[in-house]
Amino acid sequence: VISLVAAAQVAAAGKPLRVGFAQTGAESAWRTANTNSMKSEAEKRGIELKFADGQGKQENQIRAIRSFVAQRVDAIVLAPIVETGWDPVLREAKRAGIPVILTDRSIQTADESLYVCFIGSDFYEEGRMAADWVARAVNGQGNIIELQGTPGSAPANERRRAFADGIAKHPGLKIIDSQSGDFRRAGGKEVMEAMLKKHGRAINIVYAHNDDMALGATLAIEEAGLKPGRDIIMVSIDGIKEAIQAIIDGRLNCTVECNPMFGPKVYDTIERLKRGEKVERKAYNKDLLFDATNAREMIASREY
Ligand code: GYE
Repeated sequence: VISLVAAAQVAAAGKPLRVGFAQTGAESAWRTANTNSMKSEAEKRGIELKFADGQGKQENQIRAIRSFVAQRVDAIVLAPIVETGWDPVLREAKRAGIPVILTDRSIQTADESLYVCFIGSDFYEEGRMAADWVARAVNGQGNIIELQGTPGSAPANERRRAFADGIAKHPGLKIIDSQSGDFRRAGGKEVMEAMLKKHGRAINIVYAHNDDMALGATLAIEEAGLKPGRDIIMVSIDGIKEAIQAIIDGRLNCTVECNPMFGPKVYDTIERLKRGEKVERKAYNKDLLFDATNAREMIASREY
């Protein structure tokens, strides 16, 4: 005869995991690939995923987390749109005993116990790789326009800081202007139009915090009668398939990879937590770099 407790345990083990995912929004092709990875992997594993699109607003993400807590999900996955302001809502999750996994972007908090682990990319390393590539490509000389990501987001903060550090050793490289295009294609185009009006032919290089903004900027440059990739050196981050194609077409010069396929790793981690096993506190993907030397051989295998 099996005991009531054992029977309850068996039933609990058979129930599908319920996971709440508070996503930033749908600002870029990277983000779409990230959402697809989280959704399709949940389906594959029979995990019940509650997906909340934050539509670019922290308050929406906070509301989503509160509703996940109220529904007593097994785990909460958060891709935090900005770095600060999470402590109160994460404390609510902690009090309810629900583990929080940060994915993609990190947060700033004085209480490191508010999340179990971080699964994402090393944004500083990405910015550093971009800076090194630029310095080599232009021989340490040139005026740079920076297109920043969402203000206050971890990738915008880190990619900015790393790039500035990286070019600091080259006195001939200068960021002459820097503005946010919010990681969006339309944002990149708009900001680039304004920059071309303001600085004209003084611009030698564009460093965009993501591919979508770089691709938007190429349109503005072409409309101004210039050739992106030749008249203006174009460098960005993400490594989406469209960007690799733009390199092949000569309209973009370099993109540093930022792999968005976190689904398998995130759910592995949650399943491990549920079995009471230890998980890595910080897990980073290794990122590659694409330019004219390898774009052709890489494009076929690009998943996003
Ligand atoms: O680079 C950008 C997206 O947080 C790494 O967000 C992510 C960034 C990515 O919108 O395309």
